[in-house]
Amino acid sequence: MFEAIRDAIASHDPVIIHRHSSPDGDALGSQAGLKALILANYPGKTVYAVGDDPGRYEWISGKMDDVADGEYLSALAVILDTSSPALISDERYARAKTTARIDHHLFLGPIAQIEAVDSSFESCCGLVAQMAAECGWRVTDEAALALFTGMVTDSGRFRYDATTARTFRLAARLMEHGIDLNALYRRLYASSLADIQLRAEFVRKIRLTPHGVAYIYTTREEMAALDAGVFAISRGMVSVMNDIEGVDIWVNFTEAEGKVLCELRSSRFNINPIAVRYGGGGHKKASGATLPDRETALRMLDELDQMAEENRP
Ligand SMILES: [Mn+2]
Repeated sequence: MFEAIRDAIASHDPVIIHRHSSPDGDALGSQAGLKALILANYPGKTVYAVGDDPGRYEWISGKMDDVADGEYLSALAVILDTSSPALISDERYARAKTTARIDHHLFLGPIAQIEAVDSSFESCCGLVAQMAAECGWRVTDEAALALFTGMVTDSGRFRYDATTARTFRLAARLMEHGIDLNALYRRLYASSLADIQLRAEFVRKIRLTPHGVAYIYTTREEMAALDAGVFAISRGMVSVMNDIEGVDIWVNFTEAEGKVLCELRSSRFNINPIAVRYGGGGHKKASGATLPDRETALRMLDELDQMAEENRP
């Protein structure tokens, strides 16, 4: 699956690696991992990692590189972990001599000249690890830690559906580089007392629809009173509804200026078509969408409630 991208990496200089905006562990892990792999296996090649600020995950990737516009003339731009052009951080990827993409989201259509998309992988990091194996690349300790980190975060600590024997085989090869699991998991999952207390507030906000869809709706007024970014609430708080007995679908609505961010999750059903119908995307059991207003959000909640009703055990 990776021959065309491998050949493009070999024949282009520089290689500029993009990923989605507001990056998570998988976006930054795959970006930092692929950069380290190319530097180790193609000595002398210039490799850049670009995009918006890594935020609390900066320890995975370090700071992003500054790249002058002119660099794109001869460049290969590799886009990671992204299914929609609107989500690619730094739109200059389109100016590159050649574009390529490695992604594990459900395929919505091509966005690069060379595509390696496989939604059976739990993470983009898993795909990059597979690519390294297929290409016979030397894996450095730095690349191994970055890739392992994204595999952990996107698989929900090796729990979600897409976690397979292949996931563990690839993770095992990375583990041989001396990854300190306890240190890594503390770094990823230990929270400040303030954050834990904030989660407790969101636990209290959980409501249920008539057929048992759990949801949280946070208004702009409530957001203004919190000392937290909109993504920290939207993506960060959807997980307080994980693992509620009898709840198979849950959704977090967060108002921002002129829009409502929406994160949908399910333990059993494919909620992706509903997210796509509202202009979003993602995975079968974890998707997101940006809605125009509260009315639309409540309409989506109704559809999710119908889905729960139709699938009542
Ligand atoms: Mn991912």
